[in-house]
Order: sequence, then C-alpha cells, then structure tokens
Amino acid sequence: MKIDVLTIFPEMLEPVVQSSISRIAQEKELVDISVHNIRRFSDAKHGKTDDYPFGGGAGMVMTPQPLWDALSVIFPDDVSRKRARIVFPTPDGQHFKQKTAELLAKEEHLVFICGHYKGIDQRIRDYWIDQEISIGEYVLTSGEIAALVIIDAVVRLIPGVLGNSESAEGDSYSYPLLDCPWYTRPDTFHSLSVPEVLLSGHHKHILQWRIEKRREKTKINNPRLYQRYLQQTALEDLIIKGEK
Ligand code: 6GU
Repeated sequence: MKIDVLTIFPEMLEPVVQSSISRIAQEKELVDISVHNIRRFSDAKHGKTDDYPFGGGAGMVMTPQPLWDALSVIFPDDVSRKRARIVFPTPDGQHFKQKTAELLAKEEHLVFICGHYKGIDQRIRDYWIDQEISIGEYVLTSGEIAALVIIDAVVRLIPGVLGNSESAEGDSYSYPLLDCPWYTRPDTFHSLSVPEVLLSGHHKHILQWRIEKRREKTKINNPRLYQRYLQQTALEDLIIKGEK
C-alpha cells in the first residue's frame, strides 16, 4: 500500500511513521509512507498556507492553492486518482471504527490531508476528498494526530504486517466483546498473584474465564457494545435452534 500524507508539520509525522508498526511494514515493503510539506507547494509569500475566512469568523482556513497543487503532483493522471482514496481527518467527519480501518486496509493508495485552524477551503473537500473521518467526540488542534491514529489502525491490518504472535484476530472490536486481562511471568509480583485458573492448564476453564472477563469489562466500559453482543448471541441461539 502507498500512503501519502499532506501536512504543514512534517516533523510531527516523520518520527512516528519511522517507528513501530509503520517502520516494520515499510521494511517488509508492504507499505510505503511519504510525508509531504504543503508549504513547499505554496505560491504565496513565505509559503503561506492559510487565510481569513470569507464572511468573517474566528480562526484561519487553509487556502486551496497549495493543497490543489500538491494533489496534482501526487495524481499526475486520472488512473492514479481512480486507484486512490483521499481521506480528510476532521472532527465533523464520520466516526472512525474498526470496520472503517478494515475497509481502508484493502485500498492500494491512501492520501491523508491534515488540516489546521478552522480546517480547509470547502472546495478542496468538495472536489478531492473521498472520505471525512473523525476519530472521536473531542477536538484536537490538528489533523496530524488523527491521521497517525488512522494510519496505525489501518497498517496493522495489512496482511503480513503483524507476525502470527501479534495477530489482529482476537482484538477488542474485531470480536464483539472487549479484550480480557492478560498476565505474564512471574506468577506472584509484589505479593500480587495471577488468577489461579490461568495456571491450571485447564483450557476449557481458561476460555470460560476469559469470556466472562470480556463480558464484565464490556458491560462496564462499553454498555452499547454489550447490548449489541447480547442481541447477537440471542439471535445466534435462535439460529442454532432453527427458529430463524
Ligand atoms: Cl480527525 N481532527 C481533529 N482536529 N480533531 C478531531 C478529529 C480529527 N477527530 C476527533 N477530533
């Protein structure tokens, strides 16, 4: 997968995309991430990339020219444009979910536009952007952090990026319940012990314990997900009984 990120703060992104999962994915040549400085595309004095909003209001809006020119370089022709998905992280976008990450992980080319201030000129959104994504109900100062969140969630789902031992399979959100607690050696630490069942070697009991812990945690931390889980298991029971 090719990933291009347009930003006025490349220094915010570079250390992150060059470490952790993104670095491994790039070393394995499964992903190629390029960070582009929007300022370099600006025709204005001193590489200016923002201006006052028409009609007034607080804050600045990113001007269309540098973004348009940067996108025109990334997409030299219609074919390259058709093969890509342009994502705009923004607090007024659609909620980012695991399902969103799964769909984006199937793309061959993703382009992220990081906005600042009040955002970007609407004409860029109308003409270029395929998908507007919010990572949660709070406001961040910049789209960079949100873009990094989305990239991390997507890259780890690309086949081959994670090793078997780190497999994305039982993740919270790819399974209908949140994750259970995990422990490792030593079995007693500062007089804190590990639940005995995990040391019992009794696989069925361990599985039952883990499901119970997942239920307990989901009920408390994400009641809506828990309700969905209850409905789904009720439906599955009906299907098993042949009533649906
Ligand atoms: Cl995608 N951007 C910004 N600036 N703030 C956010 C967000 C995105 N998602 C939630 N808050």
